[in-house]
Amino acid sequence: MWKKFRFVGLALVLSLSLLLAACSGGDNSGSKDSSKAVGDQVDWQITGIDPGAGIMQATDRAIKEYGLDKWKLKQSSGAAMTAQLKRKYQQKDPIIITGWTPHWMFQKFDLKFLKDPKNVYGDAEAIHTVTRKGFKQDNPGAAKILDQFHWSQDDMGKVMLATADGKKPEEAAKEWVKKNQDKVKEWTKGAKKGNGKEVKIVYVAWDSAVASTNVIKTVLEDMGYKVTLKQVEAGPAFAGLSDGSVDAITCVWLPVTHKSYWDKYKSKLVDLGPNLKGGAKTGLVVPKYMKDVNSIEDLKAK
Ligand code: PBE
Repeated sequence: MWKKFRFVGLALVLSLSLLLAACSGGDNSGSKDSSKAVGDQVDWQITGIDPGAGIMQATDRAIKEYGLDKWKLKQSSGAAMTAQLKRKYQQKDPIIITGWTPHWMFQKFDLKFLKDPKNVYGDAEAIHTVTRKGFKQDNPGAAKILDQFHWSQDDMGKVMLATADGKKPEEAAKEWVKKNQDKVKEWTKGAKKGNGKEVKIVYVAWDSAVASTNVIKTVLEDMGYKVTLKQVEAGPAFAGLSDGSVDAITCVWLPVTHKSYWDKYKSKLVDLGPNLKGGAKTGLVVPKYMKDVNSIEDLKAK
C-alpha cells in the first residue's frame, strides 16, 4: 500500500517537474536553474550585514572595481544573514553573502570564499584590542589583561560553535575559560586584581566579536573587575572610544576592514595589538554547491 502510494507520489512529482520545466522562461528568480547567469539566480543581490561593518564598505568597493553594475548589496544583520544562509542552504538554493572567518558558518555549512584577484578585501588580517586614550593610566590592571589577551582561530571557533548550537554567549565563554586556564593565566600574569573597578567594553553584534567580548569579560570578572558590555553599531563603537565614554574593544580588524574608522579616530585611540592573528579573513562567500561561481569575476553580467 505504502509502496504504491510512494510510486504514485513519485510519478506526480516527476510530471509536475516536467510541467514546470516546460513552463520555465517566466520569472523564476531565486531558483536553482543553474543554466541562468548567477545574477539572475539570486536576483542580483548580495546578502550583507549591518551597514557599519567594514565588509560592507569593502563590498561596495568590490562592486565598483569589478564592474558589477547590476548588483545590489542588501543591508541586513549578522543574525539575519546567517538565518537566510541556513534557509537557502537547506534547499540547495544559491546565495551570495558577505562572509568572514573565524565564523561558525564554515563549520556548519560547506562554503567557499570567492577568489578576489583585485585583492579588494585584502590579505589575511589581524583582530586588535583597542582602548581609549588614558585607559592604561586609569586602570593599569585591566589594561594589562587586555594587552596580554590573545588566542587562535581555533579557540574562538569553539566559543562561536557552542553559541551557534544554542548556548548563551556568556555560558559558552565561561565554559571555554574554565577549560583553558593555562591560556587565561598567561593573560592575567602580573595584573592587579580589580576590587570592583569598572571596565566598559563596547562591541558590535558580529558573532566573532560576541565570542571574544564575552571571553574577555569573564576573564576580567574572574580577576575582580566589574565589566559592563555595550552593544552598538561600528560607527558609534569607535566614536564612544574616542570620546572616552567606553574603555575598550576587542574586535578591530586591521589593516583593511576597519581602516576608514581607524584613520578617522586613531589619534584618540590606543592599539594594544592583535588578539588574534592568522585566519581572520573577509570576502564574498557562497555554498560549495554553486560550482560555477569561484571568483568575484564570475559575477559579471554576461
Ligand atoms: N566583520 C566581522 C566585521 C569585523 C568583524 C568582518 C563582519 C566588519 O566587517 O566590520
